[in-house]
Amino acid sequence: MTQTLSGTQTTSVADAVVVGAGFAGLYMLHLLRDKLKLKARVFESADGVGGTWYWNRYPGARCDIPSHHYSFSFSEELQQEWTWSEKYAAQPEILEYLEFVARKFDLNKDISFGTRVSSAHFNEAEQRWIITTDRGETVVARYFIPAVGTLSDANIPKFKGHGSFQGQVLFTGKWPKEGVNFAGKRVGIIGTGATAMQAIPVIAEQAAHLTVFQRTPNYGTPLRNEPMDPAVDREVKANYRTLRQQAWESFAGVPFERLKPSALADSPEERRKQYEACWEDGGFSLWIGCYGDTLFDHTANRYAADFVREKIRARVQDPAVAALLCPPESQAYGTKRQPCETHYFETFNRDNVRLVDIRTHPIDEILPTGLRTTGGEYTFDILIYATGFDAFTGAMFKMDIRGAGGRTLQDYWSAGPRTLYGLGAHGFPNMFFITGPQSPSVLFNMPLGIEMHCEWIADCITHMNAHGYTAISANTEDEDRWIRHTKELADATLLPEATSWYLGANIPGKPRVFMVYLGGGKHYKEVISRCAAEGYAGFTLTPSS
Ligand code: NA7
Repeated sequence: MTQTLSGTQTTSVADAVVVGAGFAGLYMLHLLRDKLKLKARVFESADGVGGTWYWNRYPGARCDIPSHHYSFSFSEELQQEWTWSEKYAAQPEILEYLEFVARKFDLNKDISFGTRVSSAHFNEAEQRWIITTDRGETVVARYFIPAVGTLSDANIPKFKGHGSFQGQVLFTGKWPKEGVNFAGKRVGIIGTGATAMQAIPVIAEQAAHLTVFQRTPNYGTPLRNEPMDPAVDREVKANYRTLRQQAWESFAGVPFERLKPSALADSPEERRKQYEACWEDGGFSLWIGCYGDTLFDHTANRYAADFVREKIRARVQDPAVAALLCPPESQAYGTKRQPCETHYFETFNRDNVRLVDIRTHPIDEILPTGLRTTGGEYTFDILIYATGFDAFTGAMFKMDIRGAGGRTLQDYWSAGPRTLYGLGAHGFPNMFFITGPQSPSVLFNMPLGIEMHCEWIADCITHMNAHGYTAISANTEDEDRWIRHTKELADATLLPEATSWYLGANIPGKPRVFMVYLGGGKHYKEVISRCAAEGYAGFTLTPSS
């Protein structure tokens, strides 16, 4: 029931509050409301569902694991009803899919759109969360589930002169709904990560001129998107169960048939054949579907890196530009997130595209007309920031989250995220993360990882209700154990060597902690299932008084 306290202030009661209506928030709502029969409220700042896929409308945005994998598995009916039009679906189609899911499961009626959660404070006496929104609503709920996404808080560098540009300023992660007309326009884009590599070829085709400001070259590899073959779609639909099983058997939730254990075990000829085959397969095949030691062994990694550099040089006509686009030997292959591209490198053969190296000549100042680097001045009509996200923690910290004793999440995580299994944090009872830090999250099939977490959370709440527990909170020593284990796994790979957002290294001042669990989704699922089977071992459950 909603009561008016004073003026526009309203207070209501719910069993659970979920923040965000992307893949995670939608499925969490479905489980809480339709399976557990609880009263759940979802708050979403956008005016529609979609989360990441609502905001990232930039040209060229698409998933880079195959569409059939990049979808919910929980409903066979849904799997059969929905048909993807491309091997790797583009943003508009993924958004349509999520809108379809919301309609099919009648989810919108429990989502408050255009509403941002401002704070969530845990009341110890009541063992409940007090959640407030920017629309003046307060909800008192037993459970608080921020499903805010790992890559949703924009990283916009504060260059000197920030805000002074007089043309149109765009951020790829908050792209205008009405689209952007690039015709006849001079465009500048800062960043050459996975996002920029998708956007640059498309924008270059539309704009009069495009200047690309590159700080770090990346080992992009071809996506090789194609229209969905109806025969493939039929085959998958007849065997979805097998497809999902194969996904769960694989490290990253996407199976790769060619995967061989070691690049070192093959002769140079065999290696070349294997690399070429993976290159032709496209997507993440070369990265995680080629050799098991690519991300573990420097020599194996160098073989792959040399192969990609060779491909870049072959695709870019001007050797000087090619040299700038080739990551240096000091930068291991695939330790930053693998960008999948379509004609990215060929784009630099166009007359209307210019590459500017801002590693050697950093951006000095944003100007009303463009920007100045230490090497020159550049003028344009549109400035695009493709500068990434404050991953994992950024969106969480935007809310004023306070757990037991009024401790803020920022304070608890001041030296880096502390969680047990990426699902809960000590002193923040009944708050659950979905694909949180220290879970497989971004290095696993996102929809499957989200389903795994939502189902674990739903089972946990069912267990608590069945046994009369009012609170659950992770134990500090179990968090320590999990953090140590996560770090050990990461340290066995080459990934911590990179200045990547996996480590928080893209955000000045952010603690450098590797935030992804690298033990593989299957093993991780076994760990959290065992935790549940053992009565939520590692967490403390408080009985109702
Ligand atoms: P990324 O991968 O973080 O890329 C951001 C890009 O912006 C990258 O090239 C950065 O260079 C560049 N950048 C960031 N800050 C600056 C400053 N201050 N100066 C110059 N250049 C800068 O984000 P994406 O959006 O591309 O990808 C994020 C994920 O979204 C992606 O992996 C998918 O999972 C979906 P740097 O490399 O830091 O030198």
